[in-house]
Amino acid sequence: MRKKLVAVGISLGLVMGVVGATSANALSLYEHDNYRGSVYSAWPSNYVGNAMNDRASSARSWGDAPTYWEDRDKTGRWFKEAGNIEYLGNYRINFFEDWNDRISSFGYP
Ligand SMILES: [Ca+2]
Repeated sequence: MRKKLVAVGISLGLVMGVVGATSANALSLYEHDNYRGSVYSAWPSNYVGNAMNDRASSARSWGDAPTYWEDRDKTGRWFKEAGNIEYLGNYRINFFEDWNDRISSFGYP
């Protein structure tokens, strides 16, 4: 029993080590809030494509905090945020504008 537990511990450590060591990133944009609707996944992306352009309402990313841009080819206004964004409309640009239905590219600067 004790041997088994040690083995499991070592396996977990190895898995976590591999996950921690990887610098690979991943990002998914979703058509609707709370990760619903159609999905676009890539890393990085100079253009999210006609189907998702100016349509993303939530996002998930894995790895270091990505930057999201308003326009293609990492241009225009931008913001940087790690992890899950359940509703991009909660991220304000100014009093009148937010990030819902606006993202066109993403990646590292
Ligand atoms: Ca845009």
